[in-house]
Amino acid sequence: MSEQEIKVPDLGGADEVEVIEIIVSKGDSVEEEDPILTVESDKASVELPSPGTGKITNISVKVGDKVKEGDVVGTMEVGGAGGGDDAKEEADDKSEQASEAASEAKSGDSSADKAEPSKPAAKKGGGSRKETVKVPALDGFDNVPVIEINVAEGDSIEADDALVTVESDKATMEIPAPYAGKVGKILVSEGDKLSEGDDLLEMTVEEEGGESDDQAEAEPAKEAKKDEAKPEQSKQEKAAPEPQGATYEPPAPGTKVHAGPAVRKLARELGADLTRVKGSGPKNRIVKDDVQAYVKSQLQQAQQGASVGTGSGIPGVKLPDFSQFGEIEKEAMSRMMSATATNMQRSWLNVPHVTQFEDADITDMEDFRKAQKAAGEKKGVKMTPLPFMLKACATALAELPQFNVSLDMDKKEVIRKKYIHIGIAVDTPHGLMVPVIRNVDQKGLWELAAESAELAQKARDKQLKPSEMQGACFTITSLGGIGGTAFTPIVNTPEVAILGISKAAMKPVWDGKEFQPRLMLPLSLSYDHRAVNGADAARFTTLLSQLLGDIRSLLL
Ligand code: CAO
Repeated sequence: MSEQEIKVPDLGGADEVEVIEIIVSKGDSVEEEDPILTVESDKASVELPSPGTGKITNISVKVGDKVKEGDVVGTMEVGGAGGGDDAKEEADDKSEQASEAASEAKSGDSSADKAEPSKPAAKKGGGSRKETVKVPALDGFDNVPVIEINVAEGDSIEADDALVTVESDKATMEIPAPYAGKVGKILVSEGDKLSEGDDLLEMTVEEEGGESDDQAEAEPAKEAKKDEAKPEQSKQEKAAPEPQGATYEPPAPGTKVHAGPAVRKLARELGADLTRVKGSGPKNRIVKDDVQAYVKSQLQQAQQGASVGTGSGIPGVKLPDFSQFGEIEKEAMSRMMSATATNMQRSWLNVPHVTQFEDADITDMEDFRKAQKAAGEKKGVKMTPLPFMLKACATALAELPQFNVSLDMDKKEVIRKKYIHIGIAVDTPHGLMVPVIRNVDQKGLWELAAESAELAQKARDKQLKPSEMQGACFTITSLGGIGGTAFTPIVNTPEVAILGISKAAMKPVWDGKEFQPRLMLPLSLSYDHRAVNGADAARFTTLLSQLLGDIRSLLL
């Protein structure tokens, strides 16, 4: 066992570099070549590798410190068979390698000299020409894997925009566009290993004002400086990748991602999209902790089911500053509004909805209902159309039990309910509430009228107990007292169907000989198409229509 200093290697001519990330902590066991910390000059970010295998005993610098060649940044215990002089020698070798890497990654004067700009053969024609962009000198690296393709076919790009990002084990570099123009066919894929001179992609380059052949050929040379692979610090993320996971903040076009190779590697391993990770390091640099915190929050949200409430990977809606258009006022959402919003979105995103429409002839039902007015006054109960709907739905649920289920998609089970409890959506000043009437099939119309009126009043008075809002198998939402001809209600999950009722209206109905004025009630049945098929939905609404068309059948 021996203690070894961890020193900053030759930085390829850079005087001082800033420590932007400390990757290890005291006590960490590291393998030889594991990154210890990341330093960044104005040209490159480079990870300083561990000079040996052992345990970190001290890190004597902090993020933001400036270091130069030879500075001691920490100490480590190296030991075992490879200890002593051998280990030291080996460590010195590594240190040298690191300095070479740093020197190579630094795309300053020396590498500019090395950079051999690719000079693709220009094919001229019309006002534009086709170019095949080749991989320039990669600062001494060979066979470097492509970790990101930053452009897509058809993109219009400026000269110097990042085309692809490659990553060696020492540095991340971008290959810039040698010209402004349009991206054609991309000739490489992520994971491909690139070396100088390989074909990268095709481009259509606009020629301005009838450019001469000489000028056209001179152009790539003019871009020679830009044609080097650039370190990742100037990276511009162009394409917004497919959303994944929970809360999604779409990156603004041109969002810069600052992250070192180790962080990029970690993000790739965890499937984290760095354009969505907020960097907490200097200049918004993304450090390992940021990636880990991001992944943790995504997992938590997915587990809590909040993902659907907040986007489920669907791009969020960016709000403009509305005050620029006129006067505004902001008010915090009530808990109920926020809970309703979450539930609605959860249902809408989880359930494949289909809505089946039907008109029920309620002319006779309404005659009967109106005839109950005096009786209702005696009982102190108002008979509205709702109890008839409740009764008809209870009958339909009993006859078509596939509507009285919930799905457990995790266990791949259908849960059938042997009871018929129906929720009624109630519009209240503080939001939508859904009290539940139990055992509707066992109750008479007056009982249902009284109970629904009582529960609706309790909802408006905020007097409902939680137990009075639980256990529904199905929901009725009636907008009939307000208006409208049809709507597509959202299934109140984990139920699998909901009946929307719109305003009844007199309509001419053909009876086979002539048109008759009939009071028609529009029904809109939304259902979860995973649980219920379309034919059953049509059966359900047809049955409802028959039951409401001849309420005597409700007695059967
Ligand atoms: N067609 C024509 N008239 C209708 C009708 C219909 N489908 N349904 C009710 N009416 C009439 C009633 O007969 C009553 O008229 P009269 O006073 O002349 O008898 C009037 O409209 C008001 O009825 P109501 O709405 O007070 O009573 P209800 O039992 O039909 O409904 C309730 C109770 C709680 C469902 C209702 O008050 C309510 O809150 N509806 C809104 C539900 C809602 O917001 N749904 C949307 C959820 S999704 O955002």
